[in-house]
Amino acid sequence: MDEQFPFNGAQAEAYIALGSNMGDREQLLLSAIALIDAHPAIEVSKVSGMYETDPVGYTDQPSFLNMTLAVRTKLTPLMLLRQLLALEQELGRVRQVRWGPRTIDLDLLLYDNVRMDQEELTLPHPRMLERSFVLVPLNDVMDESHQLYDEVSAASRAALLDGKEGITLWKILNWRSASEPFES
Ligand code: GSY
Repeated sequence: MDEQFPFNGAQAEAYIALGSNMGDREQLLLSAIALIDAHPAIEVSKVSGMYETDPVGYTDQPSFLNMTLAVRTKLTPLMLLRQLLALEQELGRVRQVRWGPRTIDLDLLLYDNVRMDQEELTLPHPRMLERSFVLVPLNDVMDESHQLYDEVSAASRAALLDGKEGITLWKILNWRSASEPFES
């Protein structure tokens, strides 16, 4: 889709999931936010709570810290995805086992209301509605005008009531301006 993307210079709103369960998890997430916001074509507009979550899938691994960012960008979806992959490398991403522990994960969840299915990128993220560790932080930052808002909001509330993924609010960050997250 990217090459035909009707790019008119306007900014899109995208949502990015962050996760870490190796090394200094909190510092890795803070560094990721700062790097994303320092990118000349990406601006972090909202930062979710930082949640500690039980591992899903391969469960014999440490708990994760997960959060979600709302960003504004002029990059196309594929360009944004490639920047996130490059930032993972810059942050020294380590992951030895496919579903196992990793220093940092940056996943593109949504890009406006774009739907696309390509080898490199599927939007909305294909597993986001099944993952409480994505839904709960996403609900913190998602704009009410988004087509999926009602679905995300209901699924997030159900996930918290259900409690099966052990999601605990770890920290609330105040987002002031570029590269300046601070703990409250
Ligand atoms: O991209 C998903 C990495 N991941 C996670 C995660 O981020 N959080 C939790 N709680 N479990 C996970 N299992 C995998 S794989």
